[in-house]
Amino acid sequence: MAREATADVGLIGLAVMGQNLALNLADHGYRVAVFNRTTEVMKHFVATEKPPGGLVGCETVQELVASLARPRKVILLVKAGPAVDEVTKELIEAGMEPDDIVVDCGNSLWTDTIRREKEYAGRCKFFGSGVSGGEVGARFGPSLMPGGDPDSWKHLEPIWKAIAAKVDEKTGRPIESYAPGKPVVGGVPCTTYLGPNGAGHYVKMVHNGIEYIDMQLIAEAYTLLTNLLGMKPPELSEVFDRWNDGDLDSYLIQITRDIFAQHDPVHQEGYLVDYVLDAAGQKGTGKWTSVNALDMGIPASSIAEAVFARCMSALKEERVVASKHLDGPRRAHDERRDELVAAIRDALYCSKICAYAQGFELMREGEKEYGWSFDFAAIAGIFRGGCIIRARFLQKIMEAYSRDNGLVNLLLDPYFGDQIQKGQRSWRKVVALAATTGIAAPAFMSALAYYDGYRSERLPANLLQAQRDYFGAHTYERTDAPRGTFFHLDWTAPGRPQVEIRRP
Ligand code: NBP
Repeated sequence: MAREATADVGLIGLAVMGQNLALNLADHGYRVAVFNRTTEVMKHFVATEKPPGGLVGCETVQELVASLARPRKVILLVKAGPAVDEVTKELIEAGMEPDDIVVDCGNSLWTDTIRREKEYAGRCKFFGSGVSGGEVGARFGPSLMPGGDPDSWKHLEPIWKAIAAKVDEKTGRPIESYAPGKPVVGGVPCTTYLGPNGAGHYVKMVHNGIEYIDMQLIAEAYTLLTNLLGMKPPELSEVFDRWNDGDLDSYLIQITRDIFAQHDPVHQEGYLVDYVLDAAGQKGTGKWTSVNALDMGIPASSIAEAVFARCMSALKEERVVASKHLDGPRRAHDERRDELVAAIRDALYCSKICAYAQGFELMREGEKEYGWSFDFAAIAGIFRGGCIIRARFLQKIMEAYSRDNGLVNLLLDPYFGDQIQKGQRSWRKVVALAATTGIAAPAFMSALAYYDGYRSERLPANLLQAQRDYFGAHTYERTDAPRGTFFHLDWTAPGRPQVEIRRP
């Protein structure tokens, strides 16, 4: 029996993200047609949930396509990779038309999205949208990073603005409601059209890269507080609670506070964090961000360091062996408790500013590389609510780019320059202390090296370039000649006078 085309939106992939986003859509009055490869999952979902807009359970992709009003809009929340192509092809075979829209909301590589936009053109409009905020975000308001065909965006915009997280217009603070069926009314939606050709998935990737370093910096603050001051989880929870009441106020600091307060469900006496194995996993978006930074020659060194820190953590068994063989300094607990807690806070904040500076600099280069035209204030704006990196200081980043969208680096904004100025003494002290006491704090150290590198008028790369010319005739520029004029010296020619040759 043919279905009546009454559903507003289709959604394929009913794992954690798909179910929650479907409910979010339906809470906002949209009638959502849902399909899942494993039919039982769909049946159970539709039987259990009764959101206001309604769910239309579909056992086949054909049924889903037939149930949608035109232009059809189908959201994919399937595993990133080949599944996205498989489902898109199924949708086309099932009757999607050239103006119908397939929105990939998974964590797809932006170059795959660029390829898919081209590959499926004429058969459907393939659109990419980053979604951040995990399952709770998907359910009650994520940060949404859409990119693709601008005409398709006109059809998606009202839906995206309805389901996105909201922030207060004046303060930029998230407005949250976690009541099913009672979404937030009013506020500024955390979504903005980012551009064509994978722009949405690119920004989502950089968001995730920033998330990696943000988390690593917090983890390093934890190891310093523990190793230098002997702090235990309840006290750590108090420290993070206090930190959340200032510039560091953020979702990641809040969940860290809560994690430290969590008792272990097995050993009633202890805290869960002490029983979690110190081996971190990763799904790849941090690595993609770092590879992209390397490809484009942007020194997002702290983001890469955060990825390597997870790689180091994963070498658990090797580290256990090495810990018995490799010596280091003895760790004595420091007595200057309050002073040190404050210094670690400053180090965390300064490092965090550098991390965001790297992420935004990367997006600036990505913009050039792919011909996008990013509004960086708007990007910071949509990170203020819903997403994992939501933080009070994103309002300040938004203000910095509102003052100057052409800002070359966040560190050059007067506000952030001033913040670093205030915290850098403590930052240096903490990094030095980590080094002298043998505590691994790679992200704090890398962020400080980034800061010092960026503010150096002269770096020792003159020697690097001379070495490159010596062994490989790679040429060098001179301080007393115009940029772009290259020279080569025959460094070792035996018996011949040394002549510097100007290269075209
Ligand atoms: P998963 O990434 O675990 O994907 C599982 C879903 O994809 C299931 O519903 C599965 O159906 C379906 N699927 C697969 Br796999 N292959 C399929 C195919 N060939 N045809 C149809 N359906 C297929 O789910 P998730 O964790 O909800 O994430 C969904 C997307 O959102 C991913 O790209 C993820 O990276 C992204 N994301 C996740 C989070 C998060 O916090 N989890 C946050 C932000 C973004 P089945 O039931 O038959 O196996």
